[in-house]
Amino acid sequence: MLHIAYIVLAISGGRGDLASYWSFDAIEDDKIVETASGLHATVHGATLKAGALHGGLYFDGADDFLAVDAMPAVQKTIGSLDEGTISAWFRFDHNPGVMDIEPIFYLGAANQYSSFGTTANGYELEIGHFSAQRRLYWTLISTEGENTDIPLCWSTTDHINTSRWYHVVSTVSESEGTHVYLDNVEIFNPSELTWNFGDENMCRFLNDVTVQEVLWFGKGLWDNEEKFYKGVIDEVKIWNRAITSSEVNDEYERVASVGAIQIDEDVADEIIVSQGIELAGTYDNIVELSWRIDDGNVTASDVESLEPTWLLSLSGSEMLPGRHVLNIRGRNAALRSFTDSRVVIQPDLNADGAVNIHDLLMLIGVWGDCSCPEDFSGNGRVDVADVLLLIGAWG
Ligand SMILES: [Ca+2]
Ligand SMILES: [Ca+2]
Ligand SMILES: [Ca+2]
Repeated sequence: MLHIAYIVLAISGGRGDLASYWSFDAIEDDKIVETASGLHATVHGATLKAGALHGGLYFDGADDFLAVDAMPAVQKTIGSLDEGTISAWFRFDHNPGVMDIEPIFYLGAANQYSSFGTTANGYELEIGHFSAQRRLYWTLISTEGENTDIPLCWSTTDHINTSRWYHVVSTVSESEGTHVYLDNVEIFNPSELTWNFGDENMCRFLNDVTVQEVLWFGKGLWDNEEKFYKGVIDEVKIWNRAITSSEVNDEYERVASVGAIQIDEDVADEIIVSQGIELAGTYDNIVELSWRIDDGNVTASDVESLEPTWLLSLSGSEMLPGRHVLNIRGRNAALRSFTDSRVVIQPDLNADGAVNIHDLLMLIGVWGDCSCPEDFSGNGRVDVADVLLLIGAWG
């Protein structure tokens, strides 16, 4: 008995569990490389952008998609799995309306529709459904003759949102049924997860797709036509078994824990503002760059590029008079923050765009102990050092 348990543990803990992995980190000769089973895919129009972990694939919502080339290999590997796990990171940029979907992953018939206008045969991970709008769906559809059957279909109960990243995992096994995780939290209450067909005790996976003609990312069949995804898809993995909640956490952290940001080392610790300032630096795995002065408002912009360097131009009028901390923050797809900062000193005390006698008179007016903008050096006093700093910025 002990012997058998050991063997089971050895098999289930082995690296062979991973049936496929598309990192979407690079496009090579119009291909996305799949590293576990060689299920390489051809890129049709999609482009590389900042993803959840380094590169991700951006689809334009018009006609971009990704198609796995060797369907016999798909059928022999992931297509034959009765149990398994699918994991994906995605950010969708278009809100599907009625009878519209944003298809993330589709295994099924290439061109075969049911009487409802859905695919006649397929497994589809998508946002949207009939009038579902922004709910996330994982649906198995199967048709024999005139009879279309939906053995399994769950969706998020709540709408999810455009323009932010999500991580979804679904694990399926005979013994444990179906489990769904959204952003590393298992969802199972009806307030979170809706079973439209089937229930959580079901075990249906890719081998239940009876017609396996295509494996697409960013494209699916709906409303009697091909539908296309708008947004970024990244880090799609399929395991040949239901992974544990601790492994779901590992997969989430594999992406969520990665990120870095730095202001270039040659930028002085204290920056004297003249007109404005330009800051340069490097970052890694950042999808949003923002700045703020002290605890003030955050100004953020999305990062789409995979360039390792960034540049930020701030006008002098955005810098409050006096001495402040300029905080630079990068966030990754999991909204983890990475920060760096510099002290900035704005000598234009009356904010009229010039440093001159008017600013000097303001400074002299508060001579002595003072916690005020005129204390440029930050030593709690307005004194000669502050005058010299102001004169150095004259003009
Ligand atoms: Ca990636
Ligand atoms: Ca001034
Ligand atoms: Ca001072």
